[in-house]
Amino acid sequence: MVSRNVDRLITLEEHIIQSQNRFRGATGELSQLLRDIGLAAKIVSREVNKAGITNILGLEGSENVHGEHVKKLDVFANEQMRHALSRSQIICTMVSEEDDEPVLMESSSGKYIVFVDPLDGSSNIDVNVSIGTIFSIFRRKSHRADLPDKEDILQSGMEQVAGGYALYGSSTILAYTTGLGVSVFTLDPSIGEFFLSDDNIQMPEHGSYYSINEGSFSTWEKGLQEYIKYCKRDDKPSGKPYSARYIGSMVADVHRTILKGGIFIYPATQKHPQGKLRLMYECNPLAFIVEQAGGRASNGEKRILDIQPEDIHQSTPIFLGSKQNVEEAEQFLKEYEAESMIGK
Ligand code: AHM
Ligand code: MG
Repeated sequence: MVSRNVDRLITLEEHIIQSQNRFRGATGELSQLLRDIGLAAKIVSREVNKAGITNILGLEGSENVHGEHVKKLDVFANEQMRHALSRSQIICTMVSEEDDEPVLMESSSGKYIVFVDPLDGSSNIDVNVSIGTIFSIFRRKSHRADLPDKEDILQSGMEQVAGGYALYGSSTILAYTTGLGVSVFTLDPSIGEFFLSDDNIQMPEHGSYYSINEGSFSTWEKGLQEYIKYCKRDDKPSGKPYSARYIGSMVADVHRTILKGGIFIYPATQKHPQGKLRLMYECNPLAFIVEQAGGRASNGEKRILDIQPEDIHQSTPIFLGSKQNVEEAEQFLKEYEAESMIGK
């Protein structure tokens, strides 16, 4: 395990307790919630690792040779998240990519609201490529004796108390922030424990990777087309074009961008003027992490965390990564703004 800024083995549990001690008046509820999410991530990770063999033993939706019903992995992950989040009676509402409406939990007086994309990158499940879980936590505003209302649910990303992700890749990673830097943990599957592998991670100010689904080039606004042409040019101080990397799982693409630097983009297209990625459970938590790691995340002109949501499932274009790369892209969009046909 590669460890940076970490000089001894620290478990997720220990780290959460140490961090809690830095918040005066903390009740321990958020800590418990993070532990519950860690547990769900371990269960999903175990199931993701078994996915190939499950398919051999029975197709999704059918019964396997043991007579067990084989569930779709994203449905399974959603159920695990809901189960984990209801354990400690701390959250009043869960909003998931898998559910049309917010789910009111049994503990309707709970202090927190959690947004989750239980298994992001679902098109990569069948091909053995990294996928992830993304989560975002808000404190409710209404009185706890009342039922949570619209204002509790539709808060801007700025008000997140915690955000993070699990990445099921060559190893399973859990990264989270509560606004005091980003901590990254790696799962040791032999003992089922997450160990701190990177603390207070900082991403490069500038990187030489760009990550975007270039197949949609002809449907982008002019400024973005010009920016991607610029990424491919060799008349930069380095004398080299940027390298392209695109996995098609946001968590994996963003995790690589945090470690190596560069930019991840999911833009507006003619068909989807608001992009594809969801503000509340994909963009907000990853923008929070990236900002805490010293990076930048915007919709091309406005900070992601400042967007006031109107709908739990709304999407937004996103430009996220090293500060200088995102600023570069924003400058191109601005320069060609008048020629943009999208949304007009
Ligand atoms: P999903 O929530 O259905 O898995 O879709 C989200 C995923 C992201 O992880 C990824 O960045 C994007 O879809 C890829 O989309 P595309 O195939 O259009 O490039
Ligand atoms: Mg998703």
